[in-house]
Amino acid sequence: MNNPLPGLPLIESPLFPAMVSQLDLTSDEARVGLELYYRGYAVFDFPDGELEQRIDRIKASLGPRYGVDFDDPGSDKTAGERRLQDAWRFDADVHAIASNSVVIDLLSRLYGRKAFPFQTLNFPVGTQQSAHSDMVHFSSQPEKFMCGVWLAMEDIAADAGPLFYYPGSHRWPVMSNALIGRRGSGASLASAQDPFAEAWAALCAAHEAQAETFLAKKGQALIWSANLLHGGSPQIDSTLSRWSQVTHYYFDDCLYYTPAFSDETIGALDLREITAICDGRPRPNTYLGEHISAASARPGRSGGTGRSLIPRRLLRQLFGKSG
Ligand SMILES: O=C(O)CCC(=O)C(=O)O
Ligand SMILES: [Fe+2]
Repeated sequence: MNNPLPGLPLIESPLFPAMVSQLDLTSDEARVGLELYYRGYAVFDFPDGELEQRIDRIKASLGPRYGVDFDDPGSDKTAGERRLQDAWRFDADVHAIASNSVVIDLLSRLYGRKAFPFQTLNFPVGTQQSAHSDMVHFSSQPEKFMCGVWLAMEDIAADAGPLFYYPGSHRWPVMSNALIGRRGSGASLASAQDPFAEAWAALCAAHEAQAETFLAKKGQALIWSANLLHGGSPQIDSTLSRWSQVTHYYFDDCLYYTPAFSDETIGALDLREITAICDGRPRPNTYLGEHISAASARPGRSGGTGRSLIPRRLLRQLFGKSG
């Protein structure tokens, strides 16, 4: 299939509706693709015959780490840790969910590049996160080669702080430091989302956007595209749990970086060092197949990211700057 815009994920491309019939998708896969294209999210049944057992094992193995008595129906489930990052490193079932080959294959065909999981988050309760796009945390060049897959590990009650999102918000301007007039490179932040909150709220108001909540059934999953505004509703009943796993995916042959600490306009990218969960191997930052490395580690921040000094030749290719 000829695609004259390979720098856009297929499901983000204006050409997608015309191309969808050539992509060798089942009717349900085409539905997922078109929902991602039009709405920025899509719901599907998680394709894993062992899912029930995995969920039981994950609750048993991760449960004690949150410091909450999940067996007591009256206990406050929100009193302890609210999330566990990268449990795939030690939990085989978290790893298996993140590495589900049917999901990886579907994402790869819908985006036009090979997908790989790079981060997991396991939540026993609602996150109560305000509306945000994950793109300020993890983005790519070319942009939008990133998505999240949120899996319900139990039926989610309305009072348990369900996931919410703004359908169509994936088409709003991509949030960046340039957009809000803030210098990001060299900055430190308690939360990467904080500087952007006012701008997101203004966009919601301007669009008179109505949030939808995902009252998921156990085993249902939702893909959100890179720029979809989403968050966690307030958890009204703190005795409820809200077991869920988010896996974040990137796609091959991109630069992977943190926009909150970058200024794309001047080529200052806070590059990430990414490992693919599915095979445990690094995915170097590449542009059109050429390897780009972070020149120096950033002092004062943990997490192994580094500020990049990108070769001038590449800067010109990336941003058209004369350097
Ligand atoms: O589960 C939620 O409430 C939101 C999680 C989220 O925003 C994320 O993992 O990116
Ligand atoms: Fe998020």
